[in-house]
Amino acid sequence: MGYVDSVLEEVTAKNPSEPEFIQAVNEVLESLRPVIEANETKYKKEALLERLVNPERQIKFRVPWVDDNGQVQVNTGYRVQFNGAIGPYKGGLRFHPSVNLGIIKFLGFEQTFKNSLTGLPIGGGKGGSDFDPKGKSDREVMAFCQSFMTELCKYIGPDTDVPAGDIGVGAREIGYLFGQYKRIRSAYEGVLTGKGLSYGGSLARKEATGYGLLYLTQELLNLNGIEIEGKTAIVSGSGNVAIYAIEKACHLGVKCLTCSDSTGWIYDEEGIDIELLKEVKEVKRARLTEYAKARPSAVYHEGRGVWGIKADIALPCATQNELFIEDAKELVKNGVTVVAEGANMPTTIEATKYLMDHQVIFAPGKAANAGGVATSALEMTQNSERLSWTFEEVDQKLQTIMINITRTMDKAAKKYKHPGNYVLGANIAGFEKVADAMSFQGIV
Ligand code: NDP
Ligand code: 2IT
Repeated sequence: MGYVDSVLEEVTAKNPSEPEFIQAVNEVLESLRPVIEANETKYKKEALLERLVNPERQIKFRVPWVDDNGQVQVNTGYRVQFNGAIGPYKGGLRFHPSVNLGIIKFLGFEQTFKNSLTGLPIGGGKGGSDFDPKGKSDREVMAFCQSFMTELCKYIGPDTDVPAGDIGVGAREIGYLFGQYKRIRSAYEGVLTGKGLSYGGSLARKEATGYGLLYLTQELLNLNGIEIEGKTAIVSGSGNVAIYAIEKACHLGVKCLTCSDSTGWIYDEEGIDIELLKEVKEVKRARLTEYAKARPSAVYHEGRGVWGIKADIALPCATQNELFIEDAKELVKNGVTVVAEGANMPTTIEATKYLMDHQVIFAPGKAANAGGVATSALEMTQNSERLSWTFEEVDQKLQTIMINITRTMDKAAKKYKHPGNYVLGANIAGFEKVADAMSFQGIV
């Protein structure tokens, strides 16, 4: 049995209750075959793949907190420090009832390659909790965040591990987490990114993932000789990534027809009204039914359905495994040109293959949504320098990074004789730097 196959078999056998982690490892290792096969003896001797698929450290802890009725609640907290070969662990925190160790491991594994692709010195990590911020009062969210950080603060620091936001963790949660870290550690330092602008945050971090997704999509279309202006898009999600993807799409002359949340979706034939969407989601924290009530051109549907709407560009920006093979068939039938993943692993392996087999340009999340973590690294730099850059400076750097990522994955795909296969290109380019650093650092 070949080296890749034996490692895949071992990962599957050892992690039977972690389907998302197994899926992420499969997707990456399958596309690394050309580079692994070319260096099999060396990598096998160093057990490079075994080390790559085993987190350096995984921390799991109890998070007790008191709700507004005086009842004690107990959640589980996680931080997986996946790979620190090229820099301090870096990656978001997810607060969602679906969080378990397998979800955090899949995200930390993906993050390792994504962070490498940015070209910046950041290792891969991820954390979170099965806490659900939905429907909780601000005081309950604060109580939870303080308890979570009371434990987490033992393991993180500006030069060791720097968490940020992800699903369910935005400006409010980062504020409470930062306050508690500072209080316990007596240190005012850049230990979290996505901070508020009044206490060390970076301009353009909030916008970065969505904006970056559009910069990469635009560059990919350019590489394929297609102009982005005048195109239509379908978007899923209505959180941080979706909102700023829609905003940048509007700037670039792209009309976004849809958005969604966990209960339903909007079709707006006039194009999503970004100010209204921000008001509903960022200010009122309300459901999308509120958007439809305020907008005559919009129709609200229960359940899922955005991938059935005809458009040129599809941007899954909600969560993992939200675009299935039936959706891929629908997209191809409707003549979609490009699918670019704003979320982490939103497209199943089967759907990804179908899209690529049908000549759809496919940009994997670890490249397409890397603008968020890249700008987090820029926030770390500003914190270390004790300076703040302007919005334009950060946005310009973000654009350059996204264009570089696009070209890097395109070049790697061509080098390994799979031109246009950006899944392979992104995985190989991300892997090469991490593997090189791991080899140089010896058996650790
Ligand atoms: P938010 O919490 O801001 O928004 C998430 C959105 O997705 C909401 O509209 C939410 O609906 C929907 N959603 C979440 N879970 C589900 C689910 N299980 N089924 C259906 N809809 C769901 O998160 P972000 O926008 O920050 O993150 C979205 C995706 O982007 C995630 O995959 C994340 O890992 C990825 N990402 C985020 C980055 C960032 O900087 N924030 C960077 C790179 C990737 P509802 O509100 O109803 O739950
Ligand atoms: O998935 C991701 O890249 C993020 N949630 C952002 C991580 C970060 O450290 O900004």
